[in-house]
Amino acid sequence: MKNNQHIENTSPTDSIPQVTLSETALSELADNIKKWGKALGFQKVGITDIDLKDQEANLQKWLDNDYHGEMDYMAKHGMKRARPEELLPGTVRVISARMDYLPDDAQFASNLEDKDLAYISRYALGRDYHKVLRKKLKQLGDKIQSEVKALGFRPFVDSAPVLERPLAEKAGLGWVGKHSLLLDKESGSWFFIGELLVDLALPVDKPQSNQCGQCVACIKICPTQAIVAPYVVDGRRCISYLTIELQGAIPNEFRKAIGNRIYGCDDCQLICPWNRFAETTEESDYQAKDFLQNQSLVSLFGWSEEIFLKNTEGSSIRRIGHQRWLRNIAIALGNAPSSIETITTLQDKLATSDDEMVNEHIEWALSEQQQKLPMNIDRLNNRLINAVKKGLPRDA
Ligand code: B12
Ligand code: SF4
Ligand code: SF4
Repeated sequence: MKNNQHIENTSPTDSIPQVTLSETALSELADNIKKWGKALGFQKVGITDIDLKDQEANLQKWLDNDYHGEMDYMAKHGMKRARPEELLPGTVRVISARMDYLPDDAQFASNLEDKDLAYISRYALGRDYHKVLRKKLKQLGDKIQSEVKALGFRPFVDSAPVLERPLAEKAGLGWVGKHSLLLDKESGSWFFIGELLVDLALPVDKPQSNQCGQCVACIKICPTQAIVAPYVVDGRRCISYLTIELQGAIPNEFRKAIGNRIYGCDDCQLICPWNRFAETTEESDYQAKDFLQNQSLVSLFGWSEEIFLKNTEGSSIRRIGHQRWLRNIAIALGNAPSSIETITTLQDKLATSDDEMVNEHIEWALSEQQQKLPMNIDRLNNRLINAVKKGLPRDA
C-alpha cells in the first residue's frame, strides 16, 4: 500500500531461523548492540519484548472513530500492528532506535511569524528519513548477524504495520506524551524511530515513567484541536495529515488555522517544555536544504513541476507531488498579509492552471487576499496623507 509521509511495505515476510545463546552471551550482545547503534549514529537504542496487548483496545477505538481518515493502510492491518510476531514469524524481541533530526539554526519563531515565508516541518528540510534510518538499521542488523551467525531480522521505519511508539516506549527510549509522540527527558521529541524485529531472546530494557504530569500545553496550542483527548490525535484534524496525507481538497474549516505551514506541523512539539533539552542532529543528511528553509511562498509557488521534482529529489516532500504542493502553498498565500504581488501571483497561476482542485484553493486564497486588501489601502492612503502633510517632494 502506497502512502505519503509514511510508507508501509506490506510484502509477505519469511520466517527466520532460530539461534541459541547463553544468558551471559545475550547480555553482552545487548550491550554491544547499543554501542554499535551509537557508532552508527543512533542516539539511543533499547530492547523490548513484543507484548503490546494493552494497546489493542486503544488502537481499535482509534480506528473505530475513523481518526485515520484517508490513511487506509492504518485500518487495513487491524491488530497486526500490535502483534509484531504476525508481521515476522519467529520474532521475540524488538530493537528500537532513535535518531535526532533537529537541524542547526531551526529558526522556528521567525519563520512562523513571517507569513510571507513558507514553514516546512523541520523533519522534512533534509533528506528523506526513511532512507537514512533504514540503511543504518540494516547495517546494525548485519553487524549483529555477523556476530551471532544465524540471526533473523528485518528493519522497519514506518515501513510496516508496527506500533513504533509503544514499542519504543517499552524499550526505554522515552514516554508517549499527550501529543501522542515519544519524548525523552534528556532530549525532547525531535527524533525519528526505527526498529529491528529479531528472533533472539535478548534481555529487555526498562521503560521510563511518564513525565507529562499536569501539563496540557500541546493540547492547548494545537491550531486545529487535533489532540482530542490526552494521548489521542484525530488524524483528520492534524495539519500534518491535511498537508501531507490528504489527497483532495483541504476542508474549509482548517484553512485559516494552517497559517503558513505548507508541509507538516511542529507546534505540539515546539511548545513542549521537554524540548528545551533537545539537541540538534549529528546527521548531515538532516540539515536543511537552503532552497526549502525560509523561502517566500511566492517563490515556492512559482516552481514548475519539473523544478519541484528536481528540488525534492531524495526528500520526503516529493511524495506529495506538485499538485498538493501548489494546493498547500495556495492556502498559505491566502493566509499571508495582503499584497498586490501575492494577488497577481495567484491570478497568473489561475489563468494558466487547469487543475480543478488546485484552482479551487487559489480562488479561496484570492478571496482571502481581497478581503484583507481594503485595510492595506487605508494604510497606504494614510502613509500618503502623512507624506503630503510633511511637505510634498519638490518635483511633485
Ligand atoms: C499514522 C501516523 C501519523 C498520522 C496520525 C498520527 C497519530 N497520532 O497516530 C499523522 C499523519 C497525523 C501523523 C503526524 C505526525 N507524525 Co506520524 N506517524 C504515523 C505512523 C505511521 C503510525 C502511528 C500510529 O500507529 N497511529 C495509530 C494510533 C492509534 O497510535 P497512537 O497515536 O500511538 O495511539 C496509541 C497511544 O497513544 C495509546 N493511547 C490511545 N488512546 C489512549 C488513551 C490513554 C488514556 C492512554 C494512556 C493511551 C492511549 O494507545 C494507542 C495505541 O497504541 C507512525 C509510524 C509507525 N508505524 O508507528 C508515524 C510517527 C508516529 N510519526 C512521526 C512524526 C514525526 C509525525 C509528525 C511530528 C510529523 C510532522 N512534524 O508533521 C506529526 C505529529 C502529529 C502528532 N501529534 O501525532 C514519528 C514520531 C516520532 C516520535 N518522536 O514519536 C513516527 C513514529 C514516524 C517515525 N518512524 O519516526 N503521523
Ligand atoms: S502536529 Fe500540529 S496539528 Fe498535528 S497535533 Fe500537533 S499541533 Fe496539532
Ligand atoms: S507539552 Fe506537556 S503534556 Fe504535551 S507532551 Fe510535552 S510535557 Fe506532555
